[in-house]
Amino acid sequence: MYSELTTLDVASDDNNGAYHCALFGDFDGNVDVNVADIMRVANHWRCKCGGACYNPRYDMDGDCDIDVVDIMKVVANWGATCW
Ligand SMILES: [Ca+2]
Ligand SMILES: [Ca+2]
Ligand SMILES: [Ca+2]
Repeated sequence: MYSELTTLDVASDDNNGAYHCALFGDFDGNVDVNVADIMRVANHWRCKCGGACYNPRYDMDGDCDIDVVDIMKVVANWGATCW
């Protein structure tokens, strides 16, 4: 079920506050940061601004490419949770 969530919608008011936590690095929106989220960044490895595979969502440091720095920023938040 969680795998069908493609957008991070933690700011929504439709969930009675259960997920009112914008969790850095939680790309699949399942309220934790784990290998699944790392893999999402890794899937965009070496993508640059303007490239078909580039998605600013995964560019954690906003420098127009997705590389090890961006992955490390997610890894640094590993295990974080909103519960
Ligand atoms: Ca996650
Ligand atoms: Ca980057
Ligand atoms: Ca970079």
